[in-house]
This record gives sequence, C-alpha cells and structure tokens, in this order.
Amino acid sequence: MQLKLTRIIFAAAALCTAVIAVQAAEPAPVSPAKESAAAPATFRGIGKLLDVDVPNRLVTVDHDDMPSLGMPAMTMDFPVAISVDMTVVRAGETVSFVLTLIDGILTVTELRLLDSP
Ligand SMILES: [Cu+2]
Repeated sequence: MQLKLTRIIFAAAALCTAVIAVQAAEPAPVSPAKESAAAPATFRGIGKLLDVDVPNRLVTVDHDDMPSLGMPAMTMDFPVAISVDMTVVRAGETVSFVLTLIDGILTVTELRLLDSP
C-alpha cells in the first residue's frame, strides 16, 4: 500500500514537472519579438468600402459591429498600411479587413475582397 501511494505521488510529480517544462519551453521562440515590442493589438472586421483613396492611402468603410474593439457598426476612415495593395479593391465592394494599432492609430494591415457589387 505504501509503495503504491509512493508510485502515485511520483507519477503526479513527474506530470507536474512535464507541465512546467512545457510552459518553460513555450515562451522561448517568442522572446526575440517580445524584446522589441509587445505584439500589436489586431482587430478583424467586415465592411463595405465607400471610398478607396489610393494616393492618400485612406479607405472609408461602412463597417459591421466590431465587438473586439467595442465599436458598433459605423462609417469611418482608416489609414492603410504601405504593405497593403489597395488596387485590388474598389468602392462598393465588401471586404474583410484587419486593423492593427500602430502608434495609437487603427491602421488597415489586411484587406481582402469578400463580394463585388
Ligand atoms: Cu468604427
């Protein structure tokens, strides 16, 4: 009986150690990025493009409710990151987009056509 109990405790201890080892190992690949800056907050949304201003890198979006941002459906302008190809979308189209908080400004960092009018 004593031996059996010892085995159970040993098994439990081994399991705990394994869990700790996994937790300790996980952050390792993330640490280089973590040193430069915390991962920026991103928010996914869907909306209809009312205007695509390529020269000024601005889009006017009538976007759906964005619960992750605590933002109800509304029409608003967003700056578009230089990495996004704005020529693949046009006013009137429905898009899915990703907003990234860059220097405190919600910036479109992904823009994908969902439906053409
Ligand atoms: Cu909004």
